[in-house]
Amino acid sequence: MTQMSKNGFPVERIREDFPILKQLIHGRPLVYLDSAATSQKPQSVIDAVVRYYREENANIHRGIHYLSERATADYEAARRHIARFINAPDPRETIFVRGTTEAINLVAHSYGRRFIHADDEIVISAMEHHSNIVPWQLLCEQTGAKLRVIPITDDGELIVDAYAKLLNSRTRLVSVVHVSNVLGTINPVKRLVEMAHSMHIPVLLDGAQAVPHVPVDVQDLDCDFYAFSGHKLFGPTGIGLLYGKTAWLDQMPPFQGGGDMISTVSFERTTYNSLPYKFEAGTPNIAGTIGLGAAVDYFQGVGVEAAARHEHDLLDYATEVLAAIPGVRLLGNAPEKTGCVSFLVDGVHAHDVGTILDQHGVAIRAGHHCAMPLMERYGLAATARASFAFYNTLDEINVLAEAIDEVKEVFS
Ligand code: 7TS
Repeated sequence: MTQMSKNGFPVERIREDFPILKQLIHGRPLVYLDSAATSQKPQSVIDAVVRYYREENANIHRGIHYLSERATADYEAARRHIARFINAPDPRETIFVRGTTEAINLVAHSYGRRFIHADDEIVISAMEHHSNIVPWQLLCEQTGAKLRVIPITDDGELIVDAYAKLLNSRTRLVSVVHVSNVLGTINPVKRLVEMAHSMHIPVLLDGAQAVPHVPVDVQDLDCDFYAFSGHKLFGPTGIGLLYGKTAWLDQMPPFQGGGDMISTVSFERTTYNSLPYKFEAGTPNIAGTIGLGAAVDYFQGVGVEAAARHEHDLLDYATEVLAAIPGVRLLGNAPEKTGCVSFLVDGVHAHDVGTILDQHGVAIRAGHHCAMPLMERYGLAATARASFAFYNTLDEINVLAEAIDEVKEVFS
């Protein structure tokens, strides 16, 4: 096995931190190439979750006893770490949610109720995940607003000139993906934000596939909202984050009502808690939050930039190796890419590709990747997708390529 990556990234040592990677699947070493669906978790994250349940399980923000105070302190410490990770100016602007999906739904419901009316327009792109399409469609159905879609090139890049033409005085929000989960395209989001802001239009960025791969600085991007999921960032499932600028969050009504989000309640009138609690109704995912805090600490220990360089090598190598296999076609050739390669094997359905790769211990995803309009754009029903994290090796790409050769043999 490779001891180091090309650029000295200590991948073999890092793999030791991920107990699941030691498994054999169908008698072969696991080659996990499905991190875009969910990433694997290092031992330190697993330990943080177990420690919370073993040593300090209590509800937060309400108890006056020792355990509750300790759990509250750890929960809020995680918020500060995660806020720093994306360079949010103030932890009060970071709201814990279930994941990217809930973050976008929160904005659609809350921002939507306050700011979106009949004939207003919401701009998304042709490469969105369903979770950045359907909440806006539901809002449009309720309000009579309209969805506008930025087209993309055959290579999988947003057409920025077409975006410029879509922005107008009726546009109330732009909501676009930072990194595509199918094409791997890194969108020029800073430029998109600048263009929208020049017309006083706020921007939400779906960062689900960006935070595990590229350094994210919400102040530098100047986005109004940023959403991501903890489980793709080496943390637990059921926890994620919505960053929002105070100027917007203060004007937005609560998303859900219940405990913790109120200041006072009477049957005549209820007043709401301050940020971020106004948007965190009910007992939150305390263990998940503490686990996500540990995940961010771990990732920063690995080094976000170093991880990104290693993944770049993986992507370059995978692109070269797969493109050289006769009968294999890659989808998504944008110059700025990260995280995954989508591919097609001539004459073989993507699901069959996935099933045969699984027999080799290689885990990939096959299907529409919750981006059916994007598949339609390319006239496809499905692709196979190998997605990477910093714990993957160049050798694993070789195993993938050998397994694809086997797929071709089976179907020849
Ligand atoms: N946005 C993007 C760009 C995504 O890739 C995903 C999940 C989501 C939103 C939704 O995240 P969730 O954590 O709320 O479910 N993408 C994938 C994927 O590519 N394969 O499985 C899930």
